[in-house]
Amino acid sequence: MTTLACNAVFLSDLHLGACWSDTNALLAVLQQLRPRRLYLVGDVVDFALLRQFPQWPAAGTAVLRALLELGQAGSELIWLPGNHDDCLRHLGRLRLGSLDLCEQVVHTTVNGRRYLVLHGDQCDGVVTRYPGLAWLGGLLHDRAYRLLRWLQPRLSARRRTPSLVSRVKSWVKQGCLGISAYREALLLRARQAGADGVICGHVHSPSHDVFDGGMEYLNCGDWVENCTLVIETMDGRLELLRWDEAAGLQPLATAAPQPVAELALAVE
Ligand SMILES: [Mn+2]
Repeated sequence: MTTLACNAVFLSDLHLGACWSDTNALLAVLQQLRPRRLYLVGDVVDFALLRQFPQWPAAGTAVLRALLELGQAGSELIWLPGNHDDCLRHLGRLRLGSLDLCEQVVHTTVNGRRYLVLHGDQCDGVVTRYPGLAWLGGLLHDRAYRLLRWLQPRLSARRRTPSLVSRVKSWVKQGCLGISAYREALLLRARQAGADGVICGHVHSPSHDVFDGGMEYLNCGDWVENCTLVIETMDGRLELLRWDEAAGLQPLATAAPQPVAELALAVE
């Protein structure tokens, strides 16, 4: 088995504990990675769901074990909680062996570029201003998802069921929040932190955007639908990759950084 040499790996939205977390893909990809640093960019364990459905699948333990084994093999693990594992935020900054727990962190690449790393719900207006609405949305999503998972094998032979629900969720998120507003809020936060870009998750929408002026927005995607991750190569480049069962780790086709209009970021 070949391992991918890289300085850092960024994984978000694993949603361990949920039946729709793609643990097989996660286990396969973790076997190929030996990064110096592994960032877990939030919603790693879906505690929010486990509070309603306290059934922990064995595959979730296997993924946690694989992560801890990477830590024992020398990788530094940094867990940045999201809104589905926000109970960990109550612990504050904590170091447990090779695992570091913190709200956000600045990652510096080997070529000196600085990236603010955080889950991103901190900049989601729905989650911060209307937590009840976000909770209700999550609950409806979970119920609809379970219904579709039950219905799908009865309706067709398609392997993956969540696309419709995910699309609806994505439309709702885009409607309520707007991905571009979310991206701008995070880039503003990054600029305020003196960083050259942001690496986040939360909206389950993998992306690598480069703005005039060099600011970068990278969204790690998720391990429910997209099976995507961000890596820092040995020469300090950030790349968005997708795991494919047949082809392994591949650059994400849409990942070519697209220069877009100058971002009007007013730092207050
Ligand atoms: Mn989230």
